[in-house]
Amino acid sequence: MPIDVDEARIWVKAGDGGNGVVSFRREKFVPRGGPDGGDGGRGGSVYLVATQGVSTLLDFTKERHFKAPRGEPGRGARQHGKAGSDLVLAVPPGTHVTSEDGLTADLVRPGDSVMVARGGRGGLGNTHFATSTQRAPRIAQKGEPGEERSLDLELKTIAQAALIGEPNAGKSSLLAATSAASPRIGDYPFTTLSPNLGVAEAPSDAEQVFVLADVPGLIAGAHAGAGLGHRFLRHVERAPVLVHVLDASRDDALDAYLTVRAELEAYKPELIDKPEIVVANKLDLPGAREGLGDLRRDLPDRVVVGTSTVTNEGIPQLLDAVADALRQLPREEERPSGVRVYRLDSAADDSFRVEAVEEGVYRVHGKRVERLVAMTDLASEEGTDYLQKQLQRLGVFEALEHAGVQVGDTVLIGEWETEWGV
Ligand SMILES: Nc1nc2c(ncn2[C@@H]2O[C@H](COP(=O)(O)OP(=O)(O)OP(=O)(O)O)[C@@H](O)[C@H]2O)c(=O)[nH]1
Ligand SMILES: [Mg+2]
Repeated sequence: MPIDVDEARIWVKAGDGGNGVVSFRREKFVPRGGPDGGDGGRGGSVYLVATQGVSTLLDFTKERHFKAPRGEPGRGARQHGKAGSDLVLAVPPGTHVTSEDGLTADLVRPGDSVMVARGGRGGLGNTHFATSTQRAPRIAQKGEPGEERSLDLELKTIAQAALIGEPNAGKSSLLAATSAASPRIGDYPFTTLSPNLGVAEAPSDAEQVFVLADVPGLIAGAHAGAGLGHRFLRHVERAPVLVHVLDASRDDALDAYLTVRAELEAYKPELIDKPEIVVANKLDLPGAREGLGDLRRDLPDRVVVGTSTVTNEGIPQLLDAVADALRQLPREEERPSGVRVYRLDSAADDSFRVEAVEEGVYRVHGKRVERLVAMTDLASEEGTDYLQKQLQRLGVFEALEHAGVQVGDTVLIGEWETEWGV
């Protein structure tokens, strides 16, 4: 089960709100009834939901664009349009989501979810625009555009145990010996270039099944980007148990152990507090049994298991040791959830700025003002009048004058282009 696809960039767009409508009541003997145009429905929002059984981001490399449907327009007799349905995208548990405009979410457990694009509000029907002086308003709002953004998804491995160690220690060989996975194995450092997952079973309890991750070898300086770098240390972060693999036939096995521990600590000090099982591998090679004895003596507070992937000696014992360590973990429900969801800051919504694009042309930028324009029926005179009042109220005209706009100049806001009058 290679997990090559652990990153994806997708684009999501929520549905636009439905348009509000202009409509008047028709009654017998009443030549001109009051306004009764209904509001548009809200557009569908886009959600990501961590879903059991989804294990990679592969699907997001085939299809990258996702759009929720828009809301339906309102109708006469004050009937509101139907809301667009929400679009729910299933992602693997362990997905980390970020966007350039500041959205961050960790979807750790099945069921964790986050709204990544909010559906636009429905436009108001003309019912809302009736006043004591304007009893027959011919104005209605268009639906608010739905949010859109591109998202970076990253899958952080959620194996129960991660095989760590220096290059060539035999991590991939152990994954192959303990599960049905067939990772690449080679007599040279950095054979493994991206993490592999395998499902293993405890020999003494077939009910206990767990996922093992094999990550690329760690060398001195890995936390600062040396070798294959910190990219893979992130995968180690999520595994609750570490299996530290050493080549016991080498005299410097203890040094290798300490180097890798120092890298973990430099990357994140909490990592070295995780439960750890030490594996003295390559027991079939000369000198390895002495090496195993030395490690047991030097690391008295660790469970040290001797193994050989050539003879399979010690493999069942290793799996039982991992199963034991997993059983001793606090129960899932008791662990802190780890879900963090930061909503985007909407405080800056009302702010805008005026840009002098070229001689005689000004553009106003701002979320709120652009939304106002997008929600206005620019073909209707009453609509543009209403828009101008709103812009005046927000101080947009004052700012334009301040920027030096002259009669006859062009003012651009969103898709609206108008000539500055007196
Ligand atoms: N004699 C012997 N050789 C082994 C044993 N386990 C692994 N090897 C050999 O050691 C070499 C490295 O094995 P890998 O499993 O690729 O090592 P790794 O830790 O995954 O290495 P990287 O992916 O490069 O970090 C290969 O040539 C394996 O055949 C063992 O128990 N005994
Ligand atoms: Mg490997």
